[in-house]
Amino acid sequence: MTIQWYPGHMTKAKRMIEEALKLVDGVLEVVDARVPVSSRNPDLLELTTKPRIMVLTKIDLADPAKTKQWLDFWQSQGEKAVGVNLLQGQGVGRLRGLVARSFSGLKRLPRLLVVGIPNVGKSALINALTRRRGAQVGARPGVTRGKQWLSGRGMLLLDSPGILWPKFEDQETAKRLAAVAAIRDEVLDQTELAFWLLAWFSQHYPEALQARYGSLDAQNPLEEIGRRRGCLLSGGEVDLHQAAALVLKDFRSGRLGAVTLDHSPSEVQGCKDWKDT
Ligand SMILES: Nc1nc2c(ncn2[C@@H]2O[C@H](COP(=O)(O)OP(=O)(O)OP(=O)(O)O)[C@@H](O)[C@H]2O)c(=O)[nH]1
Ligand SMILES: [Mg+2]
Repeated sequence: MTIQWYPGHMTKAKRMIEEALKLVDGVLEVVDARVPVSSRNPDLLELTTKPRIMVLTKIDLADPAKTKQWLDFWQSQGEKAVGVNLLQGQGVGRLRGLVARSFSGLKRLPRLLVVGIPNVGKSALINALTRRRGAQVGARPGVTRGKQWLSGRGMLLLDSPGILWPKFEDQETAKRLAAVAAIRDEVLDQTELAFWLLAWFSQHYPEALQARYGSLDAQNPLEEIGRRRGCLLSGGEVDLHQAAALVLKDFRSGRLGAVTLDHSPSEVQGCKDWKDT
């Protein structure tokens, strides 16, 4: 399975983010807590030196111990980082406090751009901060015509979130991103992805697999799951596509438990900077 990303999209996304960055005082960098390293994009550092706050979303779906380790690690590196569960609004108040402290020197409300790779929760974050669905507070003078600002109580957010391109040099990272649906399902083989995810779970969280599906055939767990769940073709054969979709859905919705696919900082050898991971 080879996952590709298209340079054309990347160039366009980069240009849009560069334009948006000119208008703001800082950045809310949105990262999925299940892939806190893989869902960051190191190119962001080259695009701006403006202050940024990392927002780890979906902490309800991630391993709490690993989330804490990553937050502690980044804070020890002088980064600002906070974990949130946007379905329940957990951590949003802490984020507001962090924004207030970080930009207390400004005489006006800080203007922030929300950036992140696809599906990490940028829109959900904006809605949580503005407490409205895409409410516009009108264009401010002095910024590019057509740009709208959303009021987030104590901050202004640019209406168009910056979609960073997923960055992966290796296929392992690509699969982790695909598993959390940061890469569109159409661009990769779902069956292979489910096979990989099941193998990953049997190595790292075997008890979670057992709890959800019972004891599995180590040789072909996907077929076993499909048979048990009645994912069958008309001839009685297991429909592996359907079984794969079921496994991916179980994982993405947290029915396989709260897990983190990336290593924790202590597991990463010689980890000095997140870029090395
Ligand atoms: N469980 C859980 N789900 C979340 C959380 N935050 C966002 N989601 C879900 O994640 C999915 C993606 O959220 P969006 O806000 O659309 O993500 P996005 O980054 O704006 O996505 P794009 O616009 O496609 O790049 C949605 O189904 C949200 O409900 C969270 O903290 N916990
Ligand atoms: Mg969005």
